[in-house]
Amino acid sequence: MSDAHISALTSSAYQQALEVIASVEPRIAEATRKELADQRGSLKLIASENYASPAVLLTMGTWFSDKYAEGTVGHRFYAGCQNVDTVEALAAEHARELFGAEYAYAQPHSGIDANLVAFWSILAHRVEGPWLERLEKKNVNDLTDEGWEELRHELGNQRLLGMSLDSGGHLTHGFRPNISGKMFHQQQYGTDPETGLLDYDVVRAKAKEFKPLVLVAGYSAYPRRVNFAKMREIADEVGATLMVDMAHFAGLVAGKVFVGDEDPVPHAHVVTTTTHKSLRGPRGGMVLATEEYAPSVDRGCPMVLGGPLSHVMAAKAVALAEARQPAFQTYAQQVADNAKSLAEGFLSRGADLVTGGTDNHLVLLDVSAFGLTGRQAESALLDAGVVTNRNSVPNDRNGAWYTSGIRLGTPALTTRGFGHDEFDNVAELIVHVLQNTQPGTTKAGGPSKASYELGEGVADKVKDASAEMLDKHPLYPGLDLA
Ligand code: DSN
Repeated sequence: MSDAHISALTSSAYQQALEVIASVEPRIAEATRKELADQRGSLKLIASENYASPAVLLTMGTWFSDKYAEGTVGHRFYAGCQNVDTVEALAAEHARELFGAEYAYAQPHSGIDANLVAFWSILAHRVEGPWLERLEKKNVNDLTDEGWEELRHELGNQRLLGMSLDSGGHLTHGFRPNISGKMFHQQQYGTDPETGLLDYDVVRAKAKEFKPLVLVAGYSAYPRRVNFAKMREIADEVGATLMVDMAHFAGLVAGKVFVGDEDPVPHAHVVTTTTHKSLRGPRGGMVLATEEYAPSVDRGCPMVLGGPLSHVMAAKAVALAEARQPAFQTYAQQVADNAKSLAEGFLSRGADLVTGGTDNHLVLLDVSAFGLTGRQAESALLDAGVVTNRNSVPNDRNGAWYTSGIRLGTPALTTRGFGHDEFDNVAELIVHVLQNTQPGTTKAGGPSKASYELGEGVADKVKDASAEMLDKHPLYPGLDLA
């Protein structure tokens, strides 16, 4: 089907859908229209966001939403799940084929849920085998109350080593205020204070000293690639399970930009991901694993998860089918190329980047040299129609709320069709905003970390320059909701 025909069908589908919605709650129909206008009219640089295809979006709006399907394919706690079985089996098949994984689990509702399933499966896998044999049980579901008491004691003493939040790790990688930092004894590895880069010798030394059950690799704000073969070597040296959270860069793995040692799937025991970031699918999560972890991952629902969102699993299947097309590899390579263009655009204008650049889909800009906090920079940029998020930089002196950085990602604007010149221009516009933003003062007259003043006319000038680029690369072209 031609792109023009798809656009016409999509436009008519959404016009009619919004009329139906408006007949019940017009304010929701209005907010939906406005959200499209806002997304169309701004430079979306949030590294974890993207634009899913109309096929993916439309798949989510069906009666699969109405079906309960706790359990696994062919083994449900509810009757009438034959079509959900088709959907879930297809999502898993596409995921296995796309990533070369032995096993795929498409039920997690989000990346955090996927990580909880992974933690559960690693813990369960560890106690199955000799530990359960001693209790003469086949699996943890057969345990008596006394067995569970012993299991709780055993599991409560396990250790997890993950990347620290201010080095780019995620809060579910053992950050203390998160459940992962409460249920495990946790330690964190950081990055080199000089270069900002991961130092595998430091990770190895920490792992040898701490002897974790789970070694977590992966990141949300680290602008570099990771050598997962090395991480697996470290895990093996200390008898740990290697879990990789590829939520951010799954699109680069799917698109064969990260191959060999940079592809986590052949090296990790368990890989978790979201499906909506660089992978460009519906909002959700997924777990990939080796066969030996499959039985415990399969118990994710109801052990850790509520009933699967069948409509979202259907959309995952559609998105994964898209990611198996050659065009997805072109997109993924462009995401990485564009991140380099953006980084070079900043460096050539004297801006300061954590690690001095990027080789993935994101750039971490340290805004301290502009005299701003991340919070001030984020707000000033938003005033100018540039949507980013503030982010900690290593050893951030402004803490996790105000921060000293801005995280910028290229997947969404790459999907829109932006290339090298546009990303260079984006760097120019961002530097222009930050150079023309002054930190404000508190009511008491002291320096504020939140308030700021944006120079007169700056926002309009940047919005006009952005509009020129955005108009050249329309979002959902042909979709007319006026
Ligand atoms: N919210 C996601 C991100 O922005 O990286 C991760 O939780």
